[in-house]
Amino acid sequence: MSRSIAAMATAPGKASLCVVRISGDDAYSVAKKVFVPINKNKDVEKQKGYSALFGHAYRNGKEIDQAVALFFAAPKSYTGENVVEISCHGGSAIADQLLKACYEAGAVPAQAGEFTKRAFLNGKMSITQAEAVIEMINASSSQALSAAKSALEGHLYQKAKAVRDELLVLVGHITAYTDFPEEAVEEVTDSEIEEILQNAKSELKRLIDGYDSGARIKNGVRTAIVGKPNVGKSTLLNALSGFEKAIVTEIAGTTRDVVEQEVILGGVNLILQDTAGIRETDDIVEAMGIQRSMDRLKDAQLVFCVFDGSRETTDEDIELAKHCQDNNSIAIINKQDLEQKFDVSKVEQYFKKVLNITAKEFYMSKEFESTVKEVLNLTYIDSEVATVVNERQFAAVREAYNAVSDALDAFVMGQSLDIIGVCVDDALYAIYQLTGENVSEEVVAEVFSKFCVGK
Ligand SMILES: Nc1nc2c(ncn2[C@@H]2O[C@H](COP(=O)(O)OP(=O)(O)OP(=O)(O)O)[C@@H](O)[C@H]2O)c(=O)[nH]1
Ligand SMILES: [Mg+2]
Repeated sequence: MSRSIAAMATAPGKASLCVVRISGDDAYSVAKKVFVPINKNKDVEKQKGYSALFGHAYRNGKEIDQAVALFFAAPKSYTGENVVEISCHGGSAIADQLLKACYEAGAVPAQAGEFTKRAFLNGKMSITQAEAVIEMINASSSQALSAAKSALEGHLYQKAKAVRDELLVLVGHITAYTDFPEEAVEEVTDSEIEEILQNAKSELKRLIDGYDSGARIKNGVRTAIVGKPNVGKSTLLNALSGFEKAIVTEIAGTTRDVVEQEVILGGVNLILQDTAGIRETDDIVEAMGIQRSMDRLKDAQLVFCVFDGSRETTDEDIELAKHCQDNNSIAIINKQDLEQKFDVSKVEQYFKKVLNITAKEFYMSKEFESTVKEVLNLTYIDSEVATVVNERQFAAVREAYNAVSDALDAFVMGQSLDIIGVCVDDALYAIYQLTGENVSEEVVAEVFSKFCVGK
């Protein structure tokens, strides 16, 4: 029998509601000790699943608050066990009383992630789906949320299973052929082997590429705004932030230190870094600022290189453009409201994209948004696509990919079927790790330890 666990399912602090969740074989009898329905004819312990009762919550015979209890009968609940959720009015004191009442009624405090862990152990979800739950809770931008949602809906699990099934067919053929050569086992053709391996390799590669974008989405994209003095970098930062974060003046060399601001652009989290204008200078403080600009430029995952469209192109502009060429860089030709003298053709070859803007009267356009996503290669992230959401999954996918690549190399070099079979076995082992079908207890403990209590 599984001992019932209880925890707050809502965040602590002031809120309109607080919800305590109880899960386990005796969840209903725990609930009966803390909750009394208004309708005296109702018996808490006999409630059907998917039903609700209105009443009051009690601790030590003293009323805590009005309450609503929701009942989910096993196995049709989040954890697969009997679950009762009791909601009262929000506020730390009520929440605290309600939870203590549940403990006194026989429930034990839930460990971090224990509800979801029970769901996993009861076969309600795969480990990749469980991991998606935590990613959803932590998602700070809509793109991160879509990636997590995709995993929760099981797209990654389905994709991994499809690759696994193909490889299993291959292993089956190889085993039959090599173990029973004298039997009339149908020979697997070279082109079949190659096709299965190629297919598996490209599916796994897609998952690997998707993770790079996913990691960017999750952690925010370090975005350096660089350019010569007075071109309008700080004006652009302010426009994107929606408030006057950085000082703007007509004096060249206004910004000295790096000014940082996080913004969400088209669902993507950008960590903007406005930097000192880059030029030759004798001023020690300004020179240090410029050094920092160059450091941020090198370290950035995205670069907005701003030029003043009302000025002629100079050698310095071309020099700066060359510094941007190894990066995900967008040339931003600012001050379009003035007469244009800047020659874009001299710098555009160093950039992925060019955008014309008037930072002073900036408004976010679809073009600006989609250009950024395109340069970051984020356009295809949506909740229908299988996405790897964490390091553990990524390591397993990479291992499977390497093993399939080895199998393919062995095949191309004309190695025996035995050798190819060994590589495919390694790939299968890695895929089982990914889907959680042979994960060790330590891995399970590690995955769920990252959760908050109550989930
Ligand atoms: N006409 C016009 N002026 C602009 C535009 N954007 C910025 N400016 C002006 O250009 C001047 C410099 O703007 P800043 O944003 O301080 O430029 P910066 O690149 O941060 O300059 P430093 O910090 O000195 O490197 C200010 O007087 C702005 O008002 C624009 O789109 N059109
Ligand atoms: Mg500035």
